[in-house]
Amino acid sequence: KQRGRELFNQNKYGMFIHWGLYSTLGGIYQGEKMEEGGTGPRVAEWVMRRKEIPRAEYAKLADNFNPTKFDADEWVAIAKAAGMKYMVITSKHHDGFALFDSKVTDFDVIDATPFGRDIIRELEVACKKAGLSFGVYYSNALDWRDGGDSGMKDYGPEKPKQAQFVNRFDPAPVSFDSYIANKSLPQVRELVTNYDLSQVWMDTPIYIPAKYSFEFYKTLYDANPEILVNQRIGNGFGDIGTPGDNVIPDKASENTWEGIATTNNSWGYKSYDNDWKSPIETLYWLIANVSKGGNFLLNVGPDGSGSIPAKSVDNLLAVGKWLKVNGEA
Ligand code: JFZ
Repeated sequence: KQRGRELFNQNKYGMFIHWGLYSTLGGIYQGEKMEEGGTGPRVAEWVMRRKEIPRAEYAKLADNFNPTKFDADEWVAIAKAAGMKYMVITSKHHDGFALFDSKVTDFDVIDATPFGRDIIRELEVACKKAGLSFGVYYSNALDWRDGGDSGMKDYGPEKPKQAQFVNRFDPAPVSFDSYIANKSLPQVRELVTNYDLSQVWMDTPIYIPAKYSFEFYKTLYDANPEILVNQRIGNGFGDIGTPGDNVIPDKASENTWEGIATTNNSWGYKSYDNDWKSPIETLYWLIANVSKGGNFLLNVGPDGSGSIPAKSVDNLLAVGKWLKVNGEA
């Protein structure tokens, strides 16, 4: 994977994008904020799990998903002006909804929404045009819509927090094994076959057996050996280390790794979270990661209309300007 790694290491700074049906709620469900009741993480993309929204109810969000302000070229232009060299977007998060044209399920942007445009394709094309590398996040292990028991049925008292991850309020009546065989692996195959990807970002491997981590790794490798995958593919597989969400490691390392952080306190759009990292703070995060040999993937959460919150754009552009003035971009 030498070419893939070299490119990754050169890119250094990227834009992470969490976008999906949850973005239309902005962290408020039936008048209640994420923090008001429920269990599990309070980040806005967890609304289905935290508010225990039944699958059929959640799916209705797709009926109104029509982000008319979405413009792939504009998002890429923002990333570029911010000094970023790559982009990674959620192609499917834990809610199970695909932002690409998937033949595996109808629960995707083409079949289930009035918008009907392949978001992943449009961003892939826009990135290519602008010379940015393009990758996708895919929640391979956790899927509240189709994941069945999500492989977490064996969680024990030693991991009480993880017990809150899985959908126990309205799980699909399938086994984790059939979810992997019939949705997760086939969709990953679609992604690597139909799109030109530099990186695949997998997540929450807590209870995924090693045989599946291996199968995902092999699927990516067979499609294109230069695609890098992060270590959250599970069980020690993966090419890119992830220190943890919003964590800067203490020591420098020559391993391939990527720090990730939010611009406010949520990955998905949270309408009432205005706790933005200032340009100086953002610059600190970027330098702290890159000076220790890592990459920095900084998240934005576009809203339900397809706009990246203006304040986060301003902050990113201020950093981009600094990089330019100082000859780093
Ligand atoms: C996961 C997701 O649940 C979350 O919604 C977001 O996509 C984020 C980037 O990844 O959350 C995690 C996963 C791992 C850790 C923390 C949050 N961790 O290892 O510290």
